[in-house]
Amino acid sequence: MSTPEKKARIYFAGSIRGGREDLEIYKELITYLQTKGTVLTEHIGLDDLDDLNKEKKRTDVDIWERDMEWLYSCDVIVAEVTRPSLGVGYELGIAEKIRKRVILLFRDDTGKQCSAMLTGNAHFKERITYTKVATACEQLDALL
Ligand code: 6IA
Repeated sequence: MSTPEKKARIYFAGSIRGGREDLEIYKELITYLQTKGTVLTEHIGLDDLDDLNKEKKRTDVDIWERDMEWLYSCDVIVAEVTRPSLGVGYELGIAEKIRKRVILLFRDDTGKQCSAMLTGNAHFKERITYTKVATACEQLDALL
């Protein structure tokens, strides 16, 4: 009998307090990533009020402890970094220090440039630049 394949544990990182303007994009990316493994941080794409209220009841200490446990134990981090977020930057700094695999996603239709701390950093060599989410998913498919 063959052993069932272990599902990849994916940590999706995206802006929360840095701004929720890209929420719809996060939702689409998370829905796609769920076909590739278990997305630990699916709350990043939440807008259902009941679910959101449950998350909002957590203290910041709870959130940090849970997220750090997931960050250290995941197989891969997929970070959408178009909207700058202190929390995502912090997570990526840790990812580099613990040599965790990271795939960066950045939209190239915003007139903005991604931080040189990411684009100049050899640890973040897996980068996807996209305009349409479908294109990002095709490229993720080749990597995951
Ligand atoms: O600085 P930011 O809030 O933009 O940081 C966002 C990043 O930090 C995300 O990638 C998350 O992994 C993590 N993070 C920050 N705040 C939360 C949070 N708050 N819940 C989970 N992870 C968080 C509750 C939000 C909920 C009401 C939607």
